[in-house]
Amino acid sequence: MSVKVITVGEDILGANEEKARRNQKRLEQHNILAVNIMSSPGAGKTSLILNTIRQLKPKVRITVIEGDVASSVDAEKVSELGAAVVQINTAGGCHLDANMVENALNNLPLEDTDLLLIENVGNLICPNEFALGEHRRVMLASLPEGDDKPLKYPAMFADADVVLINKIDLQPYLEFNIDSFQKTVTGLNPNVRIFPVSCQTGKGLEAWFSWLEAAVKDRKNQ
Ligand SMILES: Nc1nc2c(ncn2[C@@H]2O[C@H](COP(=O)(O)OP(=O)(O)OP(=O)(O)O)[C@@H](O)[C@H]2O)c(=O)[nH]1
Ligand SMILES: [Mg+2]
Repeated sequence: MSVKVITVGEDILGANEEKARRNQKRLEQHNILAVNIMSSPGAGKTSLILNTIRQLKPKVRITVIEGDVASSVDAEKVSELGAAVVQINTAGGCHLDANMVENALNNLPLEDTDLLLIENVGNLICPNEFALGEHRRVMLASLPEGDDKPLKYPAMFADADVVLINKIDLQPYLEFNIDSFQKTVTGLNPNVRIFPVSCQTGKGLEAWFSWLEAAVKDRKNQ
């Protein structure tokens, strides 16, 4: 008798891709650009989102999905700035998936949104394997993590549209070689844009804001 083998990983990823395509279509019906922001815990995803809301708020209507294993700490910070936000708690899950994002979209004002920023769960192993319906992927690295992370977790950097190197204000205290980091990342991903920034001092963030605004405009013109 033949034995039926179900490869669980492929099955889950296939179903997720399908749902992600549906999320993306829905976002496009509202002319929304969705950006999936990924990094290790504490690299500065929420700090980047808060800076982005403060800077672009007058021009771009920003809505946020916050992904964390537990708590609503990040969503509360976003909400204080007046942006619509939904917090997803994954209850142990180490990444967001398209199903979770679909639920969040049901609870967000899509008619009043130009840009959806999705903060993924802090993790360098698997978030990039799960499409959410996003149009752009942003990977955030930070100086205290060390410049070898693209060598150790290449998949997270290989399909990012933008890599931000955050916490450059800490350069005097840390041995982080920005040139060799950039070389490794472009070796993995030749077309990636790389922006060294500090979410604390604001240095370098102009380049990020410009890139993001241009991407929002592109979406509107499609
Ligand atoms: N020195 C310095 N600290 C920063 C910078 N950006 C963020 N931080 C600090 O780093 C810590 C973590 O920042 P968050 O923005 O919460 O990081 P996160 O990636 O959202 O963290 P999780 O949601 O827990 O994964 C906070 O204490 C921030 O104030 C920076 O550019 N320079
Ligand atoms: Mg956060």
